[in-house]
Amino acid sequence: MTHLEIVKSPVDLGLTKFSLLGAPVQFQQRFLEDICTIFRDQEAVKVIPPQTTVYEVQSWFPVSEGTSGGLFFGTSTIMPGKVGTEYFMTKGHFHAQSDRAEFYWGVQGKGVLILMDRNRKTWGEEIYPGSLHYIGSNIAHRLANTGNENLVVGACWPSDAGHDYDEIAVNGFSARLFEIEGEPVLIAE
Ligand code: PAN
Ligand code: ZN
Repeated sequence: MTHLEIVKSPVDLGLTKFSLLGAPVQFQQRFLEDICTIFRDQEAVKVIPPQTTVYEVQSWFPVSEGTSGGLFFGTSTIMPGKVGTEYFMTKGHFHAQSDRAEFYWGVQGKGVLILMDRNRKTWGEEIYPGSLHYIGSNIAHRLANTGNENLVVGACWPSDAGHDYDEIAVNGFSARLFEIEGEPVLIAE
C-alpha cells in the first residue's frame, strides 16, 4: 500500500477571529489620509485623525498576479465610522480585465455593497453574515459599513482580474451612501 501525502493548507479562514491565518497571507491597511478624496464632505475629513484606519484587506495569492486560470482570496474588514454622514467605505474599482467576475460574502457586521455598471447605473445589495454577492463582469464594486461593529466580507476573484482604480478615482460612483435619520440611503449624485 502506498501512503500518499495529506497536508494542511497553508491558509486557514480563521473562523473564530474572522482573520485569515497563515504564512502566505498579505496584509494591506488603508488610512483615512490615503483615501480621503473618495468622501464627499472634505470639511468633515479634517476633523478625523488622518491615521484612522478605514479598512484592512488580508489576501492570499496562491499564484502570481496575472496568471490565467488561478484564483485569489481575500477578507476585507471595513471599520465602523462615517465622514460627515457618509459611511466608511472602500475605494472601489472595476477589474482591469473588465470581464472578470468576483464573489463576495458577508461574514460579520452589516453593510451595503455598492455596484455600478458601465452606463453608470448604481445600485446596492445588503450585506449581512451569510449574504452572497455575485459581481458580474464590468461592474464596479465598493463596500460600505453601515453598522456599529466591523464589517467583514470574504472575496474570491480570478488571478488575472487586476484592479482599475483610476476610473473611480476620476469619475466616482454615480451614487453615495449616507446615513439619513439613522438609516442608510443611497443617493444619486
Ligand atoms: C477586494 C477589494 C477590497 C478592497 O478584495 O480589493 O475589498 O477594496 P479596494 O480594492 O476597492 O480598495 C476585491 O474586490 N478584489 O478584487
Ligand atoms: Zn474586485
